[in-house]
Amino acid sequence: MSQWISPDQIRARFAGAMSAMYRREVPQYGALIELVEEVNRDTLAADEALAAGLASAGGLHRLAVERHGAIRVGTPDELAMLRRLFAVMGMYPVGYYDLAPAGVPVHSTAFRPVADDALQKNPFRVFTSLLRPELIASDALRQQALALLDARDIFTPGVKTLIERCEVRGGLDDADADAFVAEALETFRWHSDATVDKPTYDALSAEHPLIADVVCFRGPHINHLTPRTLDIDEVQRRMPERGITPKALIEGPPPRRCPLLLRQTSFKALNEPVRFGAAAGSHTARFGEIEQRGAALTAKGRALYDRLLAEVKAQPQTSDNATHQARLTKAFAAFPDDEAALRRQGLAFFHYRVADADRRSRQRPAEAPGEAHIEALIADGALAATPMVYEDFLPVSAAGIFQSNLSADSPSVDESARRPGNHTRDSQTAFEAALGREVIDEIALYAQRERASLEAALEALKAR
Ligand code: OOG
Ligand code: NI
Repeated sequence: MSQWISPDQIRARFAGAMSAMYRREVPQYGALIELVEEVNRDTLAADEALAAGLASAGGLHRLAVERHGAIRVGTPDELAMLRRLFAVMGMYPVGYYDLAPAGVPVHSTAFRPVADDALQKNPFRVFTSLLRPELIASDALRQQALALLDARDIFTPGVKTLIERCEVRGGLDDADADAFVAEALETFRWHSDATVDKPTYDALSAEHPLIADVVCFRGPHINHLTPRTLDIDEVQRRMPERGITPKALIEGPPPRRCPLLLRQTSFKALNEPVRFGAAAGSHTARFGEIEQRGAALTAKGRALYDRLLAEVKAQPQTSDNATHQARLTKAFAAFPDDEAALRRQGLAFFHYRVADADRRSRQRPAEAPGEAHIEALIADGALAATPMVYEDFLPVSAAGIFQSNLSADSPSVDESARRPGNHTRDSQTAFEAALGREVIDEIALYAQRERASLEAALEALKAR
C-alpha cells in the first residue's frame, strides 16, 4: 500500500472543506444547496429510469458532492502557482475561454480531473480567470494595478512548501494532505479588508468592476460555488420561495429530453461591507449559481449548438425567461433529441460498456470494430452506450454570468463579439505562457475517453 493519499482523495477533502467554508461565509449558499438537494430528491422520485440510470453508473454519489467554483487572479506567477497547487489534487487545465470579446478583461481555463474514475469520485472543478492588464485603458491605473499585484502573495508559505514536497516525493502522506487542504484553503478565503484606499478602489472599479475585484484584495476569494441540479427550471422556480432572486435568464440550451452541454443560472451577490483603511465601504463579488449538466458534444454537435444559439441571440433581447426558453426550444427543434440519433449522427460523445456479455455470441467477431458491428452489438443488447457528461464550461454562458454579477454601470457587452471560439491564437498562447503549459483540448479528451471505453468494452466481449 502506498504511503501517499491519492490526488482524488485530496481533491475530495479540499472540495468538502471549501464547501463548508463558503457555507459559513455566504449563508445564501447553504439555502441554495438545500433547495438543490430537495429538487434532486423530487426529480429522482418522479423519474425511476433516471434514478436507476444514475445509481447503476455510480452517479448518485457524484451528484451529491459535485461543485464547481471560480476565482480570478492577477499575474502569470499567480496562475502558474495555481497550476501546481491544483495538480496536487489531480486537477489539470482543460479548455481556453477568452472573455475579452464579451467585454470582460480576463481569459480563463478550468482546472478539473480528466480521467473517468477521477471524475466519478469527485468532479470538483475551478473556473480560473487571469486578468489582462493590457485591457486597462489608463496607463497610470494599469501601472498602479500591476504594482499592487506585485506586492501581494496569495499563497501561504506552508502551501508552497507542501506543493514542492508533493512534486519532489510524488505524493503527500495523510498528515501532509490535511495540512495542504488547510493551507490551500487560505488562498480562497474572503478578506473584508481591502489593500487599497477608497479612491483607488473607486478608480479601478470605474475602469471595470472586475479589475477592482482582482487587484484590491489580499487573495482571489472564491466568488461562487455551484451545485449541480437535475432540474434547473424547477430550482429557478422555487428560488424566490427561499428569498433568493435568480438572474432573469437561464443560460445555455433549452430543456430537452436528452439534456445538452450545460444550463446555468445565478443569483446576484449581496453587497458586502469592506474596510478601505479607515474608511468603510462595500464590494460586490460573491454570488450563487446552479447548473444542470447534459451530454458532451462533438465538434460537429458543438457547431450546430453554436449556430442555433446564435440564431436566438440575434433576436431582440428579452429578459423574460419563458420567452427566451420558447425561442430556444423552437430553434433547437433542428437538434435531434434522442440518444440513438445523437450517437449515430456523431453529435455527442458516448461512453460504452458491456451490457450483457452472453449476448455477444450472436455476433460474428469483427476484425475491425466497424460502425455496423457496433450498431449490431447495441441492437442485440450486448453493448450499452450512454451520453458522456459535459465536464466543461460555455464561453457565452460564462460571459452572461460575469455580466449579471457586475454592477449595473459596468461596460456593456459587445453582442457582435459574443461568438464562442472567437479568440485569437495569440491570446491563448499568451495564456499558456503564463500558465506554464498548454491547456488540454477538451474535445480531444472526450474523443479519447470515448475510444478507450469502446475498446475496453469490445475487448471484454471478445474475452468471454
Ligand atoms: C466566472 C464566471 C464563469 C461559469 O460557470 O460559467 C463561471 C467568474 O465570475 O469568475 O463560473
Ligand atoms: Ni460558474
